[in-house]
Amino acid sequence: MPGMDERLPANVRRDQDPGGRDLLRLEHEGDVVEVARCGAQVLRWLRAGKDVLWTASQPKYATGQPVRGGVPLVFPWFGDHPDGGKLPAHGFARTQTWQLVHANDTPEVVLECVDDDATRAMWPHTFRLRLSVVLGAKLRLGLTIENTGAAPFTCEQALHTYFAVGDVHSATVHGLEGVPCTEQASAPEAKWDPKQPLHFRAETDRIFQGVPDRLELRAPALSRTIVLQTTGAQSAIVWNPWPAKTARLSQMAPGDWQRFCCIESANVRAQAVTIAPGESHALSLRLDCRDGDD
Ligand code: TA6
Repeated sequence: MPGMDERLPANVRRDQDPGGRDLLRLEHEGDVVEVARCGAQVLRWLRAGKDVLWTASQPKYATGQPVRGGVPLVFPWFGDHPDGGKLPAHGFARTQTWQLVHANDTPEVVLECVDDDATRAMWPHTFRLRLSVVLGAKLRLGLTIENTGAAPFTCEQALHTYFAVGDVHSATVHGLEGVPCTEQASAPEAKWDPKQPLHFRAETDRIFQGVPDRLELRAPALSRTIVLQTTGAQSAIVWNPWPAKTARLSQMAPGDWQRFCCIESANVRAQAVTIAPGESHALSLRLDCRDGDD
């Protein structure tokens, strides 16, 4: 694994994922987080031996491709590229190979991705992305976007987190009540009360704007509550594909939709961020997972 010199703290180890791709494994009091260099994608977070994040049941660990699950990174655009065409959905950050630039025994790793000819051909700006992953009793992710060019740029970004919920029918999201949102699903719930906690009763793909910095995901099927605490995120996207869209998605088995939901900490659409030359924007997410027997 090129990048940082060979010495790593004892609780940070190099390994390979099932596809033979470089990954970093961080350990803290029996908990583990695995981060792939491809896309700086957090693949797993094992807390007290249980998976907090969700992975599709037919995962592909392929070079230059995101695994469906964990925390894929979205940058510099969210969703399909505005001009359509062949550019990758959700931008290119999740397909680049990132470099390990720092590790310490917290444990923390910092991975970096800078522009190159391929990215500039898709998006004509120079940038430095850094993702910090810190494992403690909670999991902390920090995505920093630096404008290393001579002109401002505007970008969207998201931590596209897949959460295991056991049974999505009983999962609820709290904190978005009354927050303005746009439903993007092609077959959404006909009528839902925006003043109530979010329930999943049909395909759900809602972009919330002007969100609070604390959200809560309750997953009774796992006796689990997850608190999401963010800084620098004005948007949140809550997504579940339901069966019809699941059939059109890669890496998914027909029943996978019942086991997860995404809550994405983001700045998208009207909340896209404009960054001046030499300036940076930081988006951070702290996940606190509480299981019933904790
Ligand atoms: O964030 C929700 C979403 O935009 C959905 O519409 C769905 O496309 C999902 O992201 C997954 O996108 P992906 O490109 O990872 O298959």
